[in-house]
Amino acid sequence: MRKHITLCLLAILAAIATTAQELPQVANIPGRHTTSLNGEWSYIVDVQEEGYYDYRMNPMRRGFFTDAKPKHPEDLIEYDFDRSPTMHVPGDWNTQDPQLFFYEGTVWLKRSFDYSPQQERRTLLYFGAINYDAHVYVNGHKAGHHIGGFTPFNYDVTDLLREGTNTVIVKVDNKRYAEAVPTQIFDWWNYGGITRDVMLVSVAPTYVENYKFSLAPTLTGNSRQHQISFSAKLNKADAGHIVTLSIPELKVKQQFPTSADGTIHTALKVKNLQLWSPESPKRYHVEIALGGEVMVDSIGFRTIQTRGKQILLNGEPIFLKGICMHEEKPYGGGRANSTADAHTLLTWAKELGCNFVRLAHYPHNEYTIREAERMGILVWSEIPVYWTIAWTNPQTYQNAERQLTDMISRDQNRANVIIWSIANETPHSAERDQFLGRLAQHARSLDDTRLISMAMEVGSASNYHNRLRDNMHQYVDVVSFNQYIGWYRDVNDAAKMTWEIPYDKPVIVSEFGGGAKYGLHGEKNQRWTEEFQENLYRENLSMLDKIDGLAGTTPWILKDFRSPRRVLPDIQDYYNRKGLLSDEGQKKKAWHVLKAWYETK
Ligand code: GCB
Repeated sequence: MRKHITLCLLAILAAIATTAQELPQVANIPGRHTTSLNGEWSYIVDVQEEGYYDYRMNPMRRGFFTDAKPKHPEDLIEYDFDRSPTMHVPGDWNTQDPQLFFYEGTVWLKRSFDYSPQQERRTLLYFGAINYDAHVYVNGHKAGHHIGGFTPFNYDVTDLLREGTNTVIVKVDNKRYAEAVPTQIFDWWNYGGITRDVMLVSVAPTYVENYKFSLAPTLTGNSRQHQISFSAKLNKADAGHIVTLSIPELKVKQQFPTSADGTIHTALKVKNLQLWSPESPKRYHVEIALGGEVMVDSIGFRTIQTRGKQILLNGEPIFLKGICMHEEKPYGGGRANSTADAHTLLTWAKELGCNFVRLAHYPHNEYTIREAERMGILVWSEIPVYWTIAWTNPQTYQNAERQLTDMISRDQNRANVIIWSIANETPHSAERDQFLGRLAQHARSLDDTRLISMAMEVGSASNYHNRLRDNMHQYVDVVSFNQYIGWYRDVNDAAKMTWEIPYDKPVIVSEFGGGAKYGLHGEKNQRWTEEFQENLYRENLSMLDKIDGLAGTTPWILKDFRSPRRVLPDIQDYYNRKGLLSDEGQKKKAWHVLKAWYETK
């Protein structure tokens, strides 16, 4: 008992002396001084959360880690991963350990690293994403707690680090909860773990936390003079810091002092700007310097607007030839997280004739967005407000809003991102309208230079006439909806359908499709055959051709993807088979139908 009390006191004292600070998201991590903590991490699977309770239950036992506080521990004071296996980070645990394929629960991960404190520098610990609920400890002390599986977060851990060997331990829990975002039921694999990069980021005590470039809207995209808006925010509300912005190719080199709130808001006139577009994805080398610290980025400039039922890119109407994608590796499944993964998936999208991808149903990794930008592919980016969220729960709203904020904060400088999507297929109710209305307003308050949309459900259908109705129409710039005529709606002549979309806004059919097992052949009315899917695409595309104001489509989906809902043996085998490519990247017949249609657009 005495030992217990002593340990408790030690932990409490240590917690007072050493604290970490959760920070707002620090943008452009790739453009800063980083040390990767990717690699092999030791792990312990903890089905019953012994890591939390071991010490309390049995203080004399040498547990793998113990907990100094009776409940909800903040500090770990003892741990031992010596005999545990390792897994690769970034990576999901489901595809790295066969025993964890279906696992949803807690896993503790640990990594040690050498570190040497630098005078006058701060060190941030950055996670690209952890799915879903993460408690982070540095050298036994709590750095912070984060929920949300697809957005980055960072802590200032300077005061927790020491000269020599240091450790990071993360408790990751991917259990599903009704009030979480996404909620309990969703149609993709719930890959658990530290699924994106982990880095130490070295920053000066005062640094540029985030910044934003945008091009002032003009309907004459190729005029010779353009106005660029530039804003920046320091980590401190301090006046008089000088930020230098250089864009050598545009002959820009200017200094701006921060105002009392530590921000800069300015506009620059530039000449001969080459606009970013899918045909010519021009990006400029940009340097943002503060006190001798230079951060680099590649920035494209373009405008995106709507006019009546048209979407205008750089002032010109564009038809969005799209495809939906999940964040799964191109071959064999598992969470994707590299430029190489992104490149393979996006190359397929391009081969299909796409200039646009819908990154469903959550913010994808930064590599994907940046690679798409480099390759000239426009992006729809979404948060996992999917199906039946707990609309009236204030924490659920805060969670969704935080994910939206972090998605926008990370990608607001990517020229290819043109649509923020706030939800997918949400059944109508007053509570849902209130929740989504608030989210839409929040998105617009953060970024009024992009379009807002959401994948709606079809309102009403009688025989061959469909009518879209959704109170959210007033909040969105683009009216998008999912429909599964020919699949969930069991008719084989979608081409006869007519659509009434009573809003003067551009329309995107954000999903349609049907399942087919690659290599399974038969009649066009035989489900799961490639011929069935091929016919479904033919019928749907003729229907789309008649939709007034159709500004684009993103059929469901580029590639078969893992989903625990898809249990049909021999056909699904835990894959959603609506891909135009099999899970191994083989083309199904419908691929060629969509490709041919895009060639006519
Ligand atoms: C949908 C969902 C998508 C599903 C798809 C399907 O409407 O938005 O997440 O995977 O249908 O295959 O049922």
